[in-house]
Amino acid sequence: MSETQAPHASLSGEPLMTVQQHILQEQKKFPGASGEFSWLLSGITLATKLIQAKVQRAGLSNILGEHGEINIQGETQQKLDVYSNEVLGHALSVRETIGVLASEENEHPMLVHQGSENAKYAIVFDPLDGSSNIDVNVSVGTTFSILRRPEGASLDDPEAWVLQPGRQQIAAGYVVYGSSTILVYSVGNGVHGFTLDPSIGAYVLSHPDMKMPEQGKYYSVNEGYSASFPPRYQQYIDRLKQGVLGHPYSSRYIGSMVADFHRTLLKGGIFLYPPTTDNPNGKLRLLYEANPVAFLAEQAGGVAIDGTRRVLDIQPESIHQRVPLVVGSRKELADFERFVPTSG
Ligand code: P6P
Repeated sequence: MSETQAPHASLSGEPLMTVQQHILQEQKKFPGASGEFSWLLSGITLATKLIQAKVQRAGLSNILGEHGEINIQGETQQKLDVYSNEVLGHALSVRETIGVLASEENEHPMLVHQGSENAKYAIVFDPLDGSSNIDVNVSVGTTFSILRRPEGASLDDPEAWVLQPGRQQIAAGYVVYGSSTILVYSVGNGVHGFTLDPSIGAYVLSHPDMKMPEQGKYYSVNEGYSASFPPRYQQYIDRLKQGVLGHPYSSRYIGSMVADFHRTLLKGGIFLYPPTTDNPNGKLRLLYEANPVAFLAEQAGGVAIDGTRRVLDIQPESIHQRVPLVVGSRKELADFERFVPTSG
C-alpha cells in the first residue's frame, strides 16, 4: 500500500466509505435529523448480513427445501423465508424509534415495543423476495420501505401507519444476494449502492449516486403469460423487438424482482409485470415491492407506473395489495405511455 493511501483505502485509492458513514453524512443534510435514522438503518444492514450468510450456505446447511408452512400469500414458505423474516423482525424490533413492522410473510402489521409513544417510524419489508429461486441458486433479495408515523396515528391502528402512498416514503432500498451482495438505498437524496466486503464484514460504497440510463437495450417480462396480457402490452413489447426505439431489444428475465430491477437500474431498459388473467392486478405487491422500487427508480431518473398511474401516488387499501408494475428508463416509459392507452 502506498504511503499516501488511506489505511483503509478502496482499490481506487479513495478512503473506504461504509454505509454507516454514508447514512450519517446523508442525515446531516436533513435539518432536525438525529442519529436515530442511522440507528434504524443499521438494523437492516445487520439483518441482511445474517441473511446473506445463510443464503450463501443454503445448499450446505440443508436449509433448502420447503418449510412446509403456507404464508399469507398462499405460497409454500421456504426455510430461508422464515429465517429472514425472523432476523429482520428481531433486528428491527430493538430499534425503539420503530413502532410498526409489516412483512410479506405476515398477514397483519406488528406493533413493536408494545407500541411506545416515542415510536416515529414504520418499516415494511419483503424479507426474501424471489424465494422460489432459492433452490436453484438464482439471486434473491430483501426489500424495505420506511414511513413516518402519520400525524395522530393511533397505536391501536398499525395498518394506518403503513397504508400511505409511496411518495410518503422517507427511505427505501433493497439488498440483492447475487454474485456479490449489494445494498442499494435512497433517503430521497439520490440512490447509492454498497457492496458487502466479506473480508471486513462491511457494506462499502461501490455505486455512488446511481443514475438510470435514459434508454437501455433490454426488456424484462415473463413472456409465458403474454397470451393473457392486455393486447397493447404485447404490441408494445413487439415494437421494442422490432427496433422502433432505434435498436432491437433483447429479453432478460430472472424471475426475481430485485435482480431484474437492479439490472434495469444499472443498464436501463424496462421491467414489466403486467395484469394477467390469473392476476388482473399483477402479481407484485404495492407496499414492499412496487413502492421501494418506484422510489429508487424516480430518485435515479427513471419512471414507475402501474400501467396508468404513477406508482408513488397510489393510495394503498390493504397491506398485501397487488399492482401491475411498469418501471424503467425515461425513453421506454414515455413510449409506453404514448402507446398503451390508460385503459391498458
Ligand atoms: P413469475 C417472486 O416470487 C416475485 O414476487 C418477484 O420477485 C418476481 O418478479 C415475480 O414474483 C416473478 O413472478 O410469475 O414471473 O414467476
